[in-house]
Amino acid sequence: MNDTILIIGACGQIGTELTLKLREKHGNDKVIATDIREGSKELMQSGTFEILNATDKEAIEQIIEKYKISQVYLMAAMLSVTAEKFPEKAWRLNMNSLSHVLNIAKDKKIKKVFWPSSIAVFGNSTPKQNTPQNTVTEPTTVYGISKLAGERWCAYYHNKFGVDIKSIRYPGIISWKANPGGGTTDYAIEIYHKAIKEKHYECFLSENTRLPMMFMDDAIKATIDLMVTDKSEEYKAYNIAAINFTPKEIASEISKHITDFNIEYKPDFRQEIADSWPQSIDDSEAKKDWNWDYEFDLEKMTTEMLENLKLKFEAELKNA
Ligand code: AKB
Repeated sequence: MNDTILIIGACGQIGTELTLKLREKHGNDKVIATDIREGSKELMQSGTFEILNATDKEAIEQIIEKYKISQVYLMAAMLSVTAEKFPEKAWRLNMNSLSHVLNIAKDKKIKKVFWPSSIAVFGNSTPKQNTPQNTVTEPTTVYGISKLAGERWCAYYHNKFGVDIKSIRYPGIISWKANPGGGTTDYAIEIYHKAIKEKHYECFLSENTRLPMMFMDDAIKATIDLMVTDKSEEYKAYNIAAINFTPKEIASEISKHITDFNIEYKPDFRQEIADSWPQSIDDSEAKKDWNWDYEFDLEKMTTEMLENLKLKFEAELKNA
């Protein structure tokens, strides 16, 4: 591959693993990582890193010019919980960064863009089970509104200016390398941390709150597989599905490994956000259009999470 890739928001939960995987695939010098702050040691040491504010168009253009970038993955965003606390800041970050990258692509300075959408585009009026690709989208959160508006902007730039842009509506993504920040689905990561460290978790969602989720390896595979597909006639922010579970179900899976683990439920304001989202997703279009499929079920993911987090915490203790 001759493309040079820019990741904006490379130090976040998804950005970190996406950068590492793309570097492994295409070579460290082909993937430029940028973020507003530095990231993990592994990320910082594996290739070029530059500090970049995703809302600064000139700075983005300078980096694109400096490294002769042809593809951009725009991963910087404020997620659902933080965005409710800082609605205007979230709107500015989520929309301005996208607008800059779309305009740069329109001016033919880059060839291809990846921009992540989310199941947050759906709202209370959306069918909750097996939520279709095309259905009612009336999000109730600032984050969801920004993702829905973003999807429409992507479609507009694709149709009017021929911009090649790919999107996925990510469900909750579960991983152990980089910590998540500010999402509603983050409980399903926190629970593993607390199970190992304290054998106890106080959950901010109620026991039967079912949400669509996915292990990071599957999400990264989906992202990279979609990006290598040709430019399509129509822009679609693809529904993708893997697993879905409730706090009670994930707790019971963890208990198989940590028998004295216990959970209590203290739903807070995040419950309302979770209740507005689907419980399961219909991803038949992603399956049909680019052969999407997942690998990690709840059992396999739990084993992977617990094993890797234990090793990570041990290493942190040793280095402390
Ligand atoms: C969040 O919880 O805000 C995100 C998402 C579902 O997009 N993980």
